[in-house]
Amino acid sequence: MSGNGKQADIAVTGLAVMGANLALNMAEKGATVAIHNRSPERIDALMDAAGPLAERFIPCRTVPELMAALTPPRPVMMMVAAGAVDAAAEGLAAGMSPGDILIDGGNANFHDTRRRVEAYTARGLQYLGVGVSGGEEGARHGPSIMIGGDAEVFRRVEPIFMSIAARYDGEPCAARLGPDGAGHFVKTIHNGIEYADMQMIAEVYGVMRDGFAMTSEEMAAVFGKWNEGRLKSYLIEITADVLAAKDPETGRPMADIIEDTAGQKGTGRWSAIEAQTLGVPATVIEAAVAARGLSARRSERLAGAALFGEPDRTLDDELGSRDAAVELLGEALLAGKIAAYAQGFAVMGQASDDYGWNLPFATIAKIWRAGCIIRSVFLDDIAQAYGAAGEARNLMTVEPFAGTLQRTEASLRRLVSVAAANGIAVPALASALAYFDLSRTTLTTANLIQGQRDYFGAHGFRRTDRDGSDFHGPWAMGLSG
Ligand code: NBP
Repeated sequence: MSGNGKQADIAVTGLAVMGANLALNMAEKGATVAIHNRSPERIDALMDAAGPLAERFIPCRTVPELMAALTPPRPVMMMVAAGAVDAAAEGLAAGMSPGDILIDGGNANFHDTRRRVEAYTARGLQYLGVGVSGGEEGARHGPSIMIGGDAEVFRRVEPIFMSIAARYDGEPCAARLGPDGAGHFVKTIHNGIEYADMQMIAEVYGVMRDGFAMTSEEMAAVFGKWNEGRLKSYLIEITADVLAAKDPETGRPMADIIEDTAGQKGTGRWSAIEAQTLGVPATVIEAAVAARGLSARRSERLAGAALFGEPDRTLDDELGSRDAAVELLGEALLAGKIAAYAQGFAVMGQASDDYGWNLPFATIAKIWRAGCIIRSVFLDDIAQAYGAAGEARNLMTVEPFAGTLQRTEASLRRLVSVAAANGIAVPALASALAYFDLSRTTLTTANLIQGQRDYFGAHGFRRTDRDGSDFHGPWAMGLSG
């Protein structure tokens, strides 16, 4: 029992940005929360910042104090850096009893989560892997929460997660999506889609900035207008805000002051790696990850510009009048977005099969409609499409996306071709177009790949004119092996 006799409903350990705000959110929704951090300064800082909510906190400086503040089975949510989960979990597990519940609310790699679920379950403890999206604001006022782990164990903490989650039309954006690593996997793919969304937005920004020499104010107005239509989303909204902002020191547009080197913490890369491992093409996500990597190699880019010269990149009327071009850019973005989301959901579909998760795709789309970084009206359409089509594996092929693609494909094609002809790199949008085209091609060029493979490795091929799978070309006579 804690010093003042109060018992907590849940504990949060790791009180940096995310943990502190989640703890405040839980307290605001009525939970009593035991709070703990490796360095005690953060506990004091949160108590000071909590105002009246401090009454609902039980500050704990040690793990034994934390355990004493909870009633078994004790749920402890870790909000620590990804590399610190094993250390934090071990520290907690040492003070736990059978049945107590470790919850990892950070951005863990789902393979690690699967390993931890197995290890801690074998020791009699319970383990939930929980993806939380929405950044600081979401953590404080309502994140999207993707939960993986045992259904019975989840039920014990369900009321708290449901109470703190964002709401869309009154429905909480939190759900248990499957066992062990399912929650962290879905969060990873969420972040991969987020990378793709951000990159494609940045690419159309590049066309406006470099192609049309539009000012930041003009571009902010375009994104603001798009945010009233089919592209309405948090990322479009904040893009308008970023472009409208002025640097307080110089008065210049803030976007012009920010260096063009993108950071990444790894979740986008993880989603590209998992797509590759699962054998699912996620080319838009991969292009977005690679574009961040290229941006970060600034000195190489500068050397390249010095050696080859920079492309001119200015556009005259190749995309029509300015208004017509802006309209075309919006349509191209929508088409690219459909391809990116189709890929992300296809990756989840394959993972669901391979890991036996039985992921609920409509629910995933629903809990992404609010609270998370990729929240948008578009996700409402995805939720409805999966609700209607159930097992649909490629979103491009179901309504309303199939119809939208048919209407917007020409804009994407024109944008990609004009951008390429003028040296404006649009790798994610170009990948989306190639994905779309390859996805509707009856005769690809893989016949030649199969011929090459058979030539150098005797791998065999299928023939178009008869059954069977192990045919070899005439070169096989002297060149197999
Ligand atoms: P950080 O990722 O910056 O982690 C800082 C926390 O980890 C501090 O509480 C720190 O304790 C603790 N910690 C470290 Br570092 N090493 C530890 C160890 N060996 N044992 C125990 N605790 C340790 O915090 P964050 O930005 O709040 O993110 C928390 C998690 O949420 C991460 O997994 C992150 O990827 C994820 N996430 C973040 C966001 C976001 O917008 N920031 C959004 C969604 C998810 P200390 O105070 O003693 O150093």
